[in-house]
Amino acid sequence: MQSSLVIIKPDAVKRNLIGNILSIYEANGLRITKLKMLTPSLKQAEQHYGEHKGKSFYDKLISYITSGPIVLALVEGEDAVDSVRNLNGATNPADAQSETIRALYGIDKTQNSVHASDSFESVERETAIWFEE
Ligand code: FUP
Repeated sequence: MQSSLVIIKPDAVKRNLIGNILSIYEANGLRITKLKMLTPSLKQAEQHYGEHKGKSFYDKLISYITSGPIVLALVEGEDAVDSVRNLNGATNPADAQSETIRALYGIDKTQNSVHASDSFESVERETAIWFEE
């Protein structure tokens, strides 16, 4: 069985959407196998978003993701990586298909409520950042 790593981002935690978002994964055949809540350190944020360093939106992204508590979830199920990304929807909530999490709850390209790993390798890399001390 495959797993993916999900982050419920500060905009969603602030608006009391943790339960609503987790219930969407659960209602779609996925199982939450690990959960954690924390405010990211600068180091964790920079490790997580390292591939975007140097891009125009990088500084804004780092200050946003460190701005408050996030929820980290390992989500397990068939084709979990693709399933979760389909449930999350497009990066920009304005482009996201209706009924996806970002269409329902996302505010803009940065405050887009959720993150999910984009490959099996990302799951491994991100799990090491967030779940291993
Ligand atoms: P995704 O895989 O859908 O999370 O999106 P990307 O890997 O393309 O982007 C990573 C993060 O950068 C997204 F969560 C949102 C943020 N981002 C911006 O803030 N501004 C942009 O113009 C593009 C992405």
